[in-house]
Amino acid sequence: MKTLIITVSIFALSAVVGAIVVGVNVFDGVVVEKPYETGLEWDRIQNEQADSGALNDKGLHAVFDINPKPVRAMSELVFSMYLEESGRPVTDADITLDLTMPGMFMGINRPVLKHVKDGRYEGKGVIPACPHGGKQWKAEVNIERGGKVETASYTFEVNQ
Ligand SMILES: [Cu+2]
Repeated sequence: MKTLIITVSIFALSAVVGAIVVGVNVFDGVVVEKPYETGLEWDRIQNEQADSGALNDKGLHAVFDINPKPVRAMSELVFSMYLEESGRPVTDADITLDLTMPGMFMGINRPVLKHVKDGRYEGKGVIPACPHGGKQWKAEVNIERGGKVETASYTFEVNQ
């Protein structure tokens, strides 16, 4: 399995929109209509657009990782994120994950990441086994600082 470390400059809106496109395209054949979740997502994007402006202009840089690898269902995982802004570690963020499978409801799974040291945040969690054998998961990372929330999305594979 390739490394899960993905480096992005956070352009929150494009990341969220990209995640939705992935959710539609990487549909694994199980028909689950999610008008409610889709509506919530839409509302959230509208809210973000409404208070954007300061969203994309800050040079915030995030590195997300999951260990141990390969990532397995039903075993304890450590989710981590390194966060910096203009080359300096960001130590005062509140970070939560929202772990989902595109196109399939797998329960609400939202590990909290706590600041450990020097801009590194960690939290533990478990990913449930997919009854349909799906492997693709999405981690939406919500980074809250000073009342503002920025979001980055990552997709990764989980082995049963
Ligand atoms: Cu599933």
